[in-house]
Amino acid sequence: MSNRTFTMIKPDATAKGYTGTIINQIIEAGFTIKAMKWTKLTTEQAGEFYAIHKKRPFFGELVTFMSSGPIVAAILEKKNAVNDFRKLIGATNPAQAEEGTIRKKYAASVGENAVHGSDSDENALIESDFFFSKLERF
Ligand code: 3AN
Repeated sequence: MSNRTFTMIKPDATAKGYTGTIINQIIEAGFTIKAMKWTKLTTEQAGEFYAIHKKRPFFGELVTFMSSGPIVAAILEKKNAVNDFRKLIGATNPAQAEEGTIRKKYAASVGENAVHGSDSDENALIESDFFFSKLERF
């Protein structure tokens, strides 16, 4: 069990002006920000980030959406970070997400679901390395 996870606030949430309130909810839940950037992915970069989903039917839609506008990428620290963050964001489909979770409050659909959260310690590290150099983590 590691104490770090990786997140992105996705283009739907940044476009709707939810960036500040989502970051606030993350901090209030006890996570510390170790790295953060406002950026925008190209379709190639989004395809590389989500390469694990290449064979899924929604891959094209996912890549188009994730490169459609700015995102906030961040590394977060907390005991049991990966699992606790998945609980904080809620189910992939916001219709199935628990009350109070970030996806329940801010996500519109299973595709445009406001935030990403790593699903394992291993992927948290891979995803963090995708966005941040060691000079950008504190
Ligand atoms: P999670 O982000 O909760 O780990 P995954 O890993 O199953 O969910 O899916 C990765 C991303 O792919 C999701 N965050 C969502 O944006 C997108 N996605 C998943 N399922 C669908 C779907 N049925 N249709 C469109 N996009 C989807």
